[in-house]
Amino acid sequence: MKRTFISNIGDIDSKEVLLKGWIHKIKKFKDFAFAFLRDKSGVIQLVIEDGEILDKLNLEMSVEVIGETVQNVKSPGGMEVKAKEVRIVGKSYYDLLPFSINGKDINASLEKQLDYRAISLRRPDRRAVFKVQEEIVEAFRTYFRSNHFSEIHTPKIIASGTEGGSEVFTVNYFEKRTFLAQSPQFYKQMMVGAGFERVFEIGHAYRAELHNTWRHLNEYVSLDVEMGFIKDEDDLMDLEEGFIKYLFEDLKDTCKNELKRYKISLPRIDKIPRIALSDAQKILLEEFDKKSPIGNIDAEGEALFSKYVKERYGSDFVFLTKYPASKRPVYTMPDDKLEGMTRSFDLIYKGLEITTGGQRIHDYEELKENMIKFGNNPEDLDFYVESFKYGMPPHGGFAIGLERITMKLLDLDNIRMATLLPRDMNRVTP
Ligand code: AMO
Repeated sequence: MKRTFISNIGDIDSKEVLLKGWIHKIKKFKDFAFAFLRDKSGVIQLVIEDGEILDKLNLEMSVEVIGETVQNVKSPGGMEVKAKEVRIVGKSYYDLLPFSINGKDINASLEKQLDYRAISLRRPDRRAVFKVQEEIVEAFRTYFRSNHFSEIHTPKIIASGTEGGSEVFTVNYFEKRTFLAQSPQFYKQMMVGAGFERVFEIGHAYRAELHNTWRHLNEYVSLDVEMGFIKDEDDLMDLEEGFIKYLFEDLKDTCKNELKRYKISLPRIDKIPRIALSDAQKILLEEFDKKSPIGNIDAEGEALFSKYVKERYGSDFVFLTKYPASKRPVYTMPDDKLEGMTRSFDLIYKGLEITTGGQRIHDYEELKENMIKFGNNPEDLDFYVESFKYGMPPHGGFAIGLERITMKLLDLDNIRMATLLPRDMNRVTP
């Protein structure tokens, strides 16, 4: 007999079904019990009358059930299953459960939930986050593939940092000192020049950030995009805007239940405002008396500015544009119309930066010159600089932090809640 998933019960012709899953909840009465069965797709009420089975039943054990579907308006979901046969396939030592799986609240700290991740994820509310995340990745892949982008997989053990600064993990690689990739930046650019023209990657990125905050991880998933033959950074913002628009419409369909569970109603995305960083800083100062660091906006400023944009433009998103060259990595294209500025941007979503992007320098000589200006030796990055010698087209791209966009979409308040198995300064297990 073929197994039926709980969410499909309403679609099948036969009344007899084989279900598999975990015992979520048990409600005992005098001659029978309701046991709620949970599988990856949902929860259904079982009616069990066999006393022998009832005696053995325990919360969170895994079972296979053969039973008959019965319409019952009083049961959750309008349908229940009268169990004929219940086979216990995985025993549960219930007393060892660290927190509640079936209660309204988990009643455990985030740290404890993460310590027991394989258990806390049994809660449908916790696992729903990763259904949304899975659909974000799927939509990303579908959108970019359908726009002529090729998916690539680049190495994560690399010879040098890509983003400047000192946030790199070192790896002993035989006799050499190597690093974990902070981003696929150099490789995605090289693949544009290699003839792929448009590429994307869904891969891990590593940052040796020395701070443990609600929005930083030491390992995260980066949704990277790079596109050749662009006019300027506006092409890139148009592209990302198109993706966000597509993503929201897609999630309304694929994650209806999960969005409802988190009380999220996704707006229709129209034009995302594009505001120069210096203008945003001015507004922060004038409207909120908030001073910003030179060439940037801090976390508090991002949150305040988002509030302002929401009130003024009705948008949860805002592109901040024209960052100064001194604050951007060496590969960033200077803005020829604005002395000292670059053709780069950040995308802020509900008060948090979820993307950095921009046009890159594509001329071989200009790139070498800029590297020297930044105090780098182009010869140290020979493999990268070499690829600019033969007709590298104007290009640029961006990267979206997967955990950050998931977290903000669901209004979670810690990035770890949107990370399957987080790595931070204090955590390398489970
Ligand atoms: P950047 O360093 O800004 O840019 O990273 C891009 C996006 O990645 C996410 N992110 C993080 N998420 C969680 N924890 C972290 N420690 C962390 N660091 C970054 C954020 C951020 O916006 N190469 C460029 C992108 C490009 O220009 O194409 C880059 O990596 O969402």
